Amino acid sequence: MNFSGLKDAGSFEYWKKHFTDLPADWSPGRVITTFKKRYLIKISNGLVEGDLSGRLKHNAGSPVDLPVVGDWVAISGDRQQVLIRRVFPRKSVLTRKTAGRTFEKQVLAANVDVAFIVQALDRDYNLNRLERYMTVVYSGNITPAVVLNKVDIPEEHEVKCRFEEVRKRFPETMLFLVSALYGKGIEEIRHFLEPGLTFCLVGSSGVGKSTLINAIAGENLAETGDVSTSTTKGVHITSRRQLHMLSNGTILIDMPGLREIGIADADEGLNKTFPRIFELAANCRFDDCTHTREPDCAVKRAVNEGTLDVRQYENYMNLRQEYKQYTQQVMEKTWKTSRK
Ligand SMILES: Nc1nc2c(ncn2[C@@H]2O[C@H](COP(=O)(O)OP(=O)(O)OP(=O)(O)O)[C@@H](O)[C@H]2O)c(=O)[nH]1
Ligand SMILES: [Mg+2]
Ligand SMILES: [Zn+2]
Repeated sequence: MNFSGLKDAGSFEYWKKHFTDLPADWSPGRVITTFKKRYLIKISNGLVEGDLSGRLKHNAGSPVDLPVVGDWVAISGDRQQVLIRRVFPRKSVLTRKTAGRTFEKQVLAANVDVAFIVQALDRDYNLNRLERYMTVVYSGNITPAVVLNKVDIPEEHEVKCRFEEVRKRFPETMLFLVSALYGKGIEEIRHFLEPGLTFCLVGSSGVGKSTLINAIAGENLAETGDVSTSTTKGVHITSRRQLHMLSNGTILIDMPGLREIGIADADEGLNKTFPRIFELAANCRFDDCTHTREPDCAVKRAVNEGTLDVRQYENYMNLRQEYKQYTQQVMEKTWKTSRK
């Protein structure tokens, strides 16, 4: 099977092993973008457009099994009709609970190594939302990095203050101060990028994700928009998730702004986002302490003593509650359907 030409489509050594024992006329590819149930796929000698094979559609247990941007797939056929035959196991997934009152899970991207969580230092900056994104990213087995964009807008002391705040909350996480529009901090990001790894950008609409991609690439790959239309009227500039392969081998996935990112998977993500609470919880009297009213709760004690920020505690409790509700709803649904 021919892999040459796919090297620039991302950590393909990892995937190569999945392509053994497949029919000789199948070939590997990576999903670049999807639109109206059609898929644009990078293959060894270029790009092809394809559909799902009937069997793949039939065998998919739920929408999360269908290909998304970043997926490695096996395809068959010629340029007239390309069919996606199989989706290979995902190394990581960016997942959210779909917006609204439903409790469906949606996979936003697959096989992402690092997610840049982008917030703009205007009205967008919000520490609670940053923790929410962190939880989602960690839960999907993805490494987070934080970008505070639009540093050209606020006063210098405010930029410094935000920087310190995020630094203190996430001492282990890479943090970049950037002005994508004026090229500040771009070189630092370029240094951090690694050819062959897949990076994605997440954050609200209008924070400058596409502008940042263009600044990193040094050319206009992604469409960008006007702040007044994108944020105040809720218009999204980027309309679909798309994987860009830069000439230096870096892979960047651009995402439309997310208005809501509900928590679907979180056990692991909460522990990693709130390591201090996780550590404290080990000293609660009860193993299943909910950190609300129990006696000898080490988490509440830390809040009362002022060694754990009460806002962080509250956000943690919120996210945990949301995750609990999600799992309960899924359980109920499974229970109902299994009795039918
Ligand atoms: N002042 C300032 N404006 C910026 C900066 N980065 C981006 N912008 C502006 O912010 C607006 C939105 O930028 P986009 O890159 O389209 O934002 P996005 O995050 O991709 O938005 P969606 O695609 O809707 O999710 C544009 O008008 C950009 O010019 C920056 O560093 N400083
Ligand atoms: Mg965009
Ligand atoms: Zn407790």
